[in-house]
Amino acid sequence: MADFSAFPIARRWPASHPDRLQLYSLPTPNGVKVSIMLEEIGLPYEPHLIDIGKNETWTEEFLSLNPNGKIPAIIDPNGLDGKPLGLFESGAILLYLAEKSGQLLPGNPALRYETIQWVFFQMAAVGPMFGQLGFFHKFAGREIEDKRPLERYRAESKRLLRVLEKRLEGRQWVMGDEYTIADISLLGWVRNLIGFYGAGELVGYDTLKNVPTWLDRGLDRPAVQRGLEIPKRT
Ligand SMILES: N[C@@H](CCC(=O)N[C@@H](CS)C(=O)NCC(=O)O)C(=O)O
Repeated sequence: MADFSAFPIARRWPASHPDRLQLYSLPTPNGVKVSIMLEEIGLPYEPHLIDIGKNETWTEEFLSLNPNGKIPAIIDPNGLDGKPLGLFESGAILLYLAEKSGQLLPGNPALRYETIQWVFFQMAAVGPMFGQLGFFHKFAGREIEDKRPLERYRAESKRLLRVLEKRLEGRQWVMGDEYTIADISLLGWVRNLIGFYGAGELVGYDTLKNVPTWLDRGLDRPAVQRGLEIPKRT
């Protein structure tokens, strides 16, 4: 039986199945990366819904696992050295799960780093820029009269989408024939930008060819469909 006594988060969100990987998340573009990954690799896990609308990531128990106060985070009772391992940052979690399962990250070293490079592209550029565009277009930032911040994030998001468009020319996935964690990291963000954020027109999504085909291909995957709904919102 796994010992979670070193993890205060497990006191607020207790494990019913302590032998399974514990996921603390919400189905947002960052959260679904991990639920999609877990569905793809078929590792048993127990999801816990963390309500960011109720500021649950800022509770003492959540901050004990992620001092940065953001979902997603995990505890793997069977960490690589046999001890429980806590981890936050979706990119780090994707890499960890890919290495643990031996899936969705090429074994060839050059291709492996090429994949990691695209995961970092998502983490460092796509996520933060699309997220800011969402804030200034759909959420509280809408009310701000000065439209320069909106314009800055719109232009940068549009440019980033074109980087992806070019990368996908002649490829069905970011890494070509192989579906990898690079696709998993990006799918939820592109879907969110044109769906929930309603920013498709702002970034000229209609003028793209490869990105929409790639997104549809990704959304057709049963594991992606399941992962997008986990943890179930109440
Ligand atoms: N770089 C982080 C970003 C995580 C992140 O921004 N999570 C958001 C939801 S998508 C969150 O937890 N927000 C809660 C808050 O800031 O109060 C990752 O990829 O894990």
